[in-house]
Amino acid sequence: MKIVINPKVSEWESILERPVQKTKDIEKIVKPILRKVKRSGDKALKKFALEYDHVQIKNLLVTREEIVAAKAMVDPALKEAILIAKENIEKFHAAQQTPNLVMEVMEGVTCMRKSVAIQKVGLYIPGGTAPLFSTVLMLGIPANIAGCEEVVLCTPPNKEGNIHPAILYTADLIGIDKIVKAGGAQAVAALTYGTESVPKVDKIFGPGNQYVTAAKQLAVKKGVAIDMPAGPSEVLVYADQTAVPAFVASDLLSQAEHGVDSQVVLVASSEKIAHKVLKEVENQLEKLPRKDIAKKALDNSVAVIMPVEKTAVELINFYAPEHLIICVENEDQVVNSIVNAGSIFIGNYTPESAGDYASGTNHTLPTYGYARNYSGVSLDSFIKKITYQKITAQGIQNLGPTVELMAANEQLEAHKNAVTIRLEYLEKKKS
Ligand code: HSO
Ligand code: ZN
Repeated sequence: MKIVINPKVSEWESILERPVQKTKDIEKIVKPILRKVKRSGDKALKKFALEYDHVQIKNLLVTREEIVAAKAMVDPALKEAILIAKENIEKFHAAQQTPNLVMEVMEGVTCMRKSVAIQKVGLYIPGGTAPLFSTVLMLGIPANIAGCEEVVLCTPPNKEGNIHPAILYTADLIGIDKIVKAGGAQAVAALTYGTESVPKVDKIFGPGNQYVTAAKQLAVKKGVAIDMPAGPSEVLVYADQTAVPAFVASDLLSQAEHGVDSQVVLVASSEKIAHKVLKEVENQLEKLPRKDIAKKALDNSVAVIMPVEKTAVELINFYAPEHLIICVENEDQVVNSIVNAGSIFIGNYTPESAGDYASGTNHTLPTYGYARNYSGVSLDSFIKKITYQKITAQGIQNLGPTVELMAANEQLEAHKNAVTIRLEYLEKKKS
């Protein structure tokens, strides 16, 4: 991790540069995959499973027997932990429900707004070195609370054609019964176009590698919504003399272990603090099973010394981190000055891991600077809001002249007429 001391604003961009994503090259690989799944459906999914996951799949859909077998394989202590996490995530997401809005804005003119669930959603859960069963909770729970009619989960099988038991246990626990053994861009293609086994969905959620991300972006062009543009995981920790260096180091490493392209940033109020943290990073890194991954991620990472709090906050808002951990004396003031961050963790006893798994907030968050203009996944992500209006005879008489005048001035005569015809009718009725 390199150290930069009090950089000028003009240097921030290059210092905090994120790993580059080569989307053009990836699209070249992903487009034919989408085309083949569109054309050949399940057959293409099986072919890609053989090619990429090295397994011959008989049934793309996970069977009841497989779920029963998986449930028996999950350690009871883990089941208990998943239940606690589920409860917290459910509580926090259920509380995000908002009442429908009904308002008489002027006499006889009533406007309403109602939340309606997105009917069909697809959840992508990556396989690979870390089986992200926590992501099943983060996406499946709000989908259930929203009332989505169909929830389809896609995740790649291992070489034996199986899915990690904890993923199956968690999916079953929250009532997801359509689990598809498909990963990568081909899974996103299946959710986009539909196949014999996989229903076409309205919105696709979930993290994934660059291929999955590219496929999701292409899915948007086919009328499917996605949760957000995704990039590699990142955390920024802002620490002063009140931060515990070993805690800060553990937080930096917890994100660095996600992938070689993860990025971690330390913003420290003094060089002394930064050195203490970096020494701890070195010590803790050696003991990590995923130290090779974390080490590479640390190469993309930086410690910035920012002695002035106001400038430090400006730098954080400039970077717009996915996760922001704030361990400084002037906690409240700093927290309230942050306008660009996916999720904020406050104080020495709030590791990012808590939010990653079990505190209740969602861990699907905007990366790559998208925290400037996107929110993380929440109940809202599974809902659309329909507006309604009902205007009475009195109401159209009250509002009509305003609309007529505006329409006339936009030179849209038919719009004006739609009001005039009603007003004239009411006039005639009176006389
Ligand atoms: N930190 C990840 C989420 C996660 N962590 C899942 C552990 N499991 C999101 O950036
Ligand atoms: Zn994580």
